[in-house]
Amino acid sequence: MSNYQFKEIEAKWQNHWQANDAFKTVENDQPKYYVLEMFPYPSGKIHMGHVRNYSIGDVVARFKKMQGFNVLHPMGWDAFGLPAENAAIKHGIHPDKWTRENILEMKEQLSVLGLSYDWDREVATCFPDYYKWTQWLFLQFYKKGLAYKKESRVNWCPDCETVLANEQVVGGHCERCDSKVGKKLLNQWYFKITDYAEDLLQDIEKLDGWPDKVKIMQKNWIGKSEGAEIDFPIENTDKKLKVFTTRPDTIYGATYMVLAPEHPYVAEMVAGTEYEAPVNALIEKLQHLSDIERTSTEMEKEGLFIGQYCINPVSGERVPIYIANYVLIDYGTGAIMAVPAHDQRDFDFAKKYDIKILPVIKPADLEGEMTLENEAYDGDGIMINSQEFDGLNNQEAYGKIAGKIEESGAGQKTISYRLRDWLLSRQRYWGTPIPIIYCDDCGAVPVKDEDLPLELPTDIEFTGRGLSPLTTSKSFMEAPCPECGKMGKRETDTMDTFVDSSWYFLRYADPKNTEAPFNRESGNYWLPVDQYIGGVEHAILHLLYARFFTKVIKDLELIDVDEPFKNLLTQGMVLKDGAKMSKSKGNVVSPEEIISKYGADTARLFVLFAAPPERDLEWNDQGVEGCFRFLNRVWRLAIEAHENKMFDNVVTTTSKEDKNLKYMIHNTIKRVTDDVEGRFNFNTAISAIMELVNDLYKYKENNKDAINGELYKEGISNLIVLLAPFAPHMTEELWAMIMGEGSVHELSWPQYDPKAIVKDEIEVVIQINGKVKDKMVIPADISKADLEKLAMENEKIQGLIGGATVVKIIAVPKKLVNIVVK
Ligand code: ANZ
Ligand code: ZN
Repeated sequence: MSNYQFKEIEAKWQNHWQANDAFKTVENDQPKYYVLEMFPYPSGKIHMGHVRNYSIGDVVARFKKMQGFNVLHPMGWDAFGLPAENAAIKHGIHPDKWTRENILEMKEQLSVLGLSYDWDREVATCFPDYYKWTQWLFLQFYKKGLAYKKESRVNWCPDCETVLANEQVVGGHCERCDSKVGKKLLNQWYFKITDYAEDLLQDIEKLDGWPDKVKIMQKNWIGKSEGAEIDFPIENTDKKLKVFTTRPDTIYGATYMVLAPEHPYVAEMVAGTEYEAPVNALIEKLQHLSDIERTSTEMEKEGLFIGQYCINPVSGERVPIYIANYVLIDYGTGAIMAVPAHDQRDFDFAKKYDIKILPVIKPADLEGEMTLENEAYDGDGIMINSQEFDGLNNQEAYGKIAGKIEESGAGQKTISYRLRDWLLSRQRYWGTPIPIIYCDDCGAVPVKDEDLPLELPTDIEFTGRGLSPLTTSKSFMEAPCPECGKMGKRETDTMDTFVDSSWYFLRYADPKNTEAPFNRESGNYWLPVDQYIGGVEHAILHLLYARFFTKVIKDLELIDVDEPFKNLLTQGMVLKDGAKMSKSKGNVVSPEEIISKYGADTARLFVLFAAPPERDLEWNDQGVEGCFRFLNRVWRLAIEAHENKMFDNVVTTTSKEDKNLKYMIHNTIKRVTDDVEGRFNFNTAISAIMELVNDLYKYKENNKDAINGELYKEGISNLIVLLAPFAPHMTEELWAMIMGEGSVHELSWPQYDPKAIVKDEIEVVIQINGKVKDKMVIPADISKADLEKLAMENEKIQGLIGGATVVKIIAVPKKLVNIVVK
C-alpha cells in the first residue's frame, strides 16, 4: 500500500489548481457568496494567526462553493505603513522594494497552505493602480465637505525632530531615542466621521450576523449621550461658560466649574495674573498623558482655582472656576459644572481641594440627613436643596429643570457623541499621498482627476528627521496650481493606512478597473461581504471606518449597500504555554516548520480542530501529531478499499451492521453540515468525521467477508467529500485515485437521507417505583399500549415484581416505562 506522501501530493495539487484557474471567479446568475479574511500587512513572514484566519476562511469558501454558491474569495496586501519606512531608515532599503519583496515571500508561504484564492483579484494598497482610487475617494470626500483641515497636536520628539505615531510613544518617551515626547501643533486633515455618528449607531441594529461584544464596543466608541448645554455667566465679564451635562437635574448641586486646561478662556482669564505660571505648568504636565489616562477613575485628580467665578443661571449662586486634568478639551464643550455629591470624579476632586459638596438627590428610603463620606451618590431619589423642585423624584425633576433652563434662555437639550473626527494626516512617506496643492491665490486645490494617481516620488532622503520625508523631494514639492497655473506647493502629509483598508473589500469586486474604483454593477453584485473573518483587535477602528466609507460611498451613489459586512467572525488568538505567540516570549511555532514536517492539510486540520474559531487556541504538539495520524488513518482506509476492490463486493441481504453504518454516514453528513453552516463549529464537525472513520474501520473488521461494497463505497466517498474543505489536498488525491474523475472540490455538498437517520429501533428503560431495573430495545414507533405490554412481559421485571400488586403503569413512548407496585 502506498504511504501518504503529503509533500508530493500537496505540491502536485497546488500546481494543478493554479494551472487550471481552479478558483477564478466571475459574476454569473448563481447566488453569490463573498467570504473575506482581513488582508495582512506584508511583514514578510506568515504566523500561526494567519494560518488560523485563512484556514477558517478557506473552509467557508470551499464549503459554500460545494453548496452551489458563486464564491468570491480574494486576497491582497495592506501594504503601506511604518515598518517599511523604518527599514528604509535603518537599512537603507527603499520601502517600495522592501514591500514588494515581502509580498512575494508571503505569497509563496500562503500558496503552500492550499488556499482557494482568486489571485487574479489581488490588490496591494501601495500600488499606484490602487492608491489612485484611494486618492480619488479622498477628493470625493473633500468635495462633499467630509475631509477638512484643522489645527491639532501631534506627538513630537525634540531630539529626533520628528512626529511620532502613538505606537512609537512608549510610556511618554520616544521609542527610538527615549527622550521625553512633547506635542506640536500642526494643521492636519480630518474626515468628518462625526456627521455619520447617528447612522453608524442606528445601523448597528442591522448587524444580526455580528458578535454582540463587537457591537457593544462600537456603540461605546460612538458614545451617544443625551443631555443639555447650559451657559453659566462669568462674573464681571460679558462672557458665558458653556458646559455639557447629562444631568441637568443636579444643577443646584453644582458647587464649582471646571475647564479643560487647554480651554481658550483659560489663557485669557489668567493672563498676567498669579495663576498664569501654575496653569502653564499643569498644561505642560498633561501633554504627556492620553485622554484615556486623564479620565480614568484611577487617575489622581489634579487642578487649581483660576481666580474667577461663574453665576449658576438657575440658583443664582456664585461658583468658583477651576481647571483640572480630568476634563478634556474635545468632549462636550470642554467645560463642566461639577456636582461632587453625585459624580465620583467631582467628589474626589472636591475632597482633595476642600470644595463644598451639596447633595441634591437623596435615596427615597433614606430617613434623616444625607451624608456623603466616601463616595458620590449616583442613584435616583428625591430632590433636596433644589428650591421649588424639592420633593419631586429626580427623573421628573430632570424634565422640569431642563424646561426651566430652556425657557430662561440659559441652555438647551443636546446630544453629544464621544466619537471624534478621524485624523488621517500622517507625516510619513510610505502612505497614500494626499492629492492637494496649495496655491497662494486659490488656497487648497484638489489635484485633477486626470492627474491621478499622484505617485510617491523616489528622490527621498530617509533621515528620520523633519516634518515629513516628502518635503525632501524637490520633484514632488513644487507643482502648478490646477486652477490658475501659478506655482504652488503640494501637501506633504500622507494618509493613515486605515484609509487604504476602508474600501479594499469594494475593490476586489472589480480590481482592474481603470475608470473607477469599481463599477457599480459589480459592487452591487458582490457586496455586502457575506462573511468577514479577522481578529477582534479590529473590532473598533477598522470596522467603524469601513462602515463609514461604505455609507459615504453609498451617498456618492457608487453602490447601493450601506453596510459592508453582513456576518462577522472574530477569531481567537493562537497561544503557546498560555501566552500569545511572540518573538519576545520565544514561544513561536513557525508555520513553515509544521508544514514541512506534517503537511498543510495537517496544519489546517489542527488549527480548525483544536478550538472553536472564536476561542483562543492553545498550541499543542500532540494535537498536531494526532491530526497527522488521523489523516494517515483516512489514507490507509481509502487506499485499502481501493486496492482490495472492496467496493465491488456484492451482498444480497442488509444486515443490522449495514443499517447502522448507513445511519452513521448520513448522520455524519447532517452533523458536519449543521456544524459548518452558520455556526462554524469546525472542531465538532471534524470530530464527527473522526467518528465516522472509526465506524468504517469497525465495520470493515466485523464484516470481513460480507462487506456491502456499495454501502462501503458510499461511506468512503462521503468521508472524502466531507473532509474536502478541511484537508483539500489529500481528499483531492484520494478522489482522483479512487473515484477516477473530476475534482472533489467541484462536487455538490452531500445531502443526508432523512430516512436513513430515523433510528427504527430504540432503547427504553424500565423502572420499578422510579428506579431503573432493565433496558429493552424495541421498535421506535411502537404504541403506548404495546410499550406497556412489552415491559410487563419482560422476564427480569416479572421476577422483580413477584407477588407485589401493580398499582399503575406509566409509559412514556421512546423513553421509559415506570411500574408502580405495592
Ligand atoms: C454634571 C453631572 C452631574 C455630570 C452628575 C455627571 C453626573 P457622558 O455620559 O460620558 O457623556 N463631562 C462633560 N464634558 C466633559 C469633558 N469634556 N471632560 C470630562 N467630563 C466631562 O458624560 C457626561 C458627563 O461627563 C457630564 O455630565 C459632565 O458631568 C462630564 F451627577 O455634568 B456631568
Ligand atoms: Zn491658484
